[in-house]
Amino acid sequence: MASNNNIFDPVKNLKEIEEKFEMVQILNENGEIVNSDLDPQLSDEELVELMSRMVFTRILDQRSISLNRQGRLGFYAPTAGQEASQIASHFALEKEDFILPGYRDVPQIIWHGLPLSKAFLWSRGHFVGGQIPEGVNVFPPQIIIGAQYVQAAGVALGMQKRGKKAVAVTYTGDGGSSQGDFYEGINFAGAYKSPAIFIVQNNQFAISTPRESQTSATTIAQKGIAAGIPSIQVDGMDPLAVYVATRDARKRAVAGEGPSFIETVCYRYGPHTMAGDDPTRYRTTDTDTEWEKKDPVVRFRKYLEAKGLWNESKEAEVIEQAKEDIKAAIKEADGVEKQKVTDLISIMHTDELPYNLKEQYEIYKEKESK
Ligand SMILES: Cc1ncc(C[n+]2csc(CCOP(=O)(O)OP(=O)(O)O)c2C)c(N)n1
Repeated sequence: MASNNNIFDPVKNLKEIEEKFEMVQILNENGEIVNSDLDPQLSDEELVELMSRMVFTRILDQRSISLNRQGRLGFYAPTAGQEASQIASHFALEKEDFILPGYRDVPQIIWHGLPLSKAFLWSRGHFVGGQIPEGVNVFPPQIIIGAQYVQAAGVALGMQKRGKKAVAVTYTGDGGSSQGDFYEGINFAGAYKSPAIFIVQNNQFAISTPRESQTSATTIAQKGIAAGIPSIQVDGMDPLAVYVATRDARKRAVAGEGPSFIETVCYRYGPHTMAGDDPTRYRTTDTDTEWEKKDPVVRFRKYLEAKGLWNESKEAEVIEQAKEDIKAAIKEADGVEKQKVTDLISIMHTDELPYNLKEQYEIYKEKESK
């Protein structure tokens, strides 16, 4: 149907809105600043710290995959390719901020203070992994897709009511942005102007479902607009773009200006999880190669090397330290008493047990005492 220019044209309107969402990049894949107006001008120490954390996280991913294959970890969702989206967004946060992670967001909560041994225990399904130390403002990673979005809206509202100058930051994937909880969460925070930062790591796939089949929206970022939230799409392989978007979102939130929404366009190199997913069944190695050229660690290394802030021996040092820390943490996790079935029951039900669980509890108590 021909559109009439004299009246409101919803088709044209949609096109115009979508065209506004240009992906923001500051550091290109060759490690060059391409948008100097937005350069956050991090100090040399901050740049080195950010790089060290990303390298640590890449090593943690490799070691976690290997530990999972040896049967020494349980659930594991690989993170390689998403270091800029995860670590550079976290880099813009403060200790008093709360993180509500999804199952792939273990690196951010470790850098926020959760001991690595706890993350390993969480992976094994051990209850000690879900006991968060006092003063570490993180939730255990959410398995229910999108549920952390409504929880983050609630945590942000709580902070607002208590007059805290802090934010609640939550992460989900492109698939998560199709969930009811996602829309409820952003709408609620938008309505109350709560200090929340909603991040969608658009890693192109929800298990095997490609981003293109997930939604008709041209960008995930535009979904925030419907909730009246400032929204941006950034190059999620560019640590500086992700950092600046999160830093600005945090500034607005603590100034009382409400929530923000960030889509980071990135890629997951590995399988969805270690539970049997085979990415070769739904994507080509050509696509993998294209994305590997954009690698966040490689581009940041180039940037830092050109500034004389990074070299092979510095990287080797960080890798060595990462391996030692991981070894110590897995040893600590191994040293925690094995979880008993009775633990599971009594922790879940602190009050009177239902009769069937009472029966099972007695059976296992008897078995465990032998
Ligand atoms: C409510 C709910 N539905 C379905 C699942 C099963 N499931 C686990 S991961 C996943 C895909 C999520 O993809 P995305 O949000 O893009 O995040 P990614 O894994 O790519 O980081 C699904 C459907 C679930 N965990 N929770």
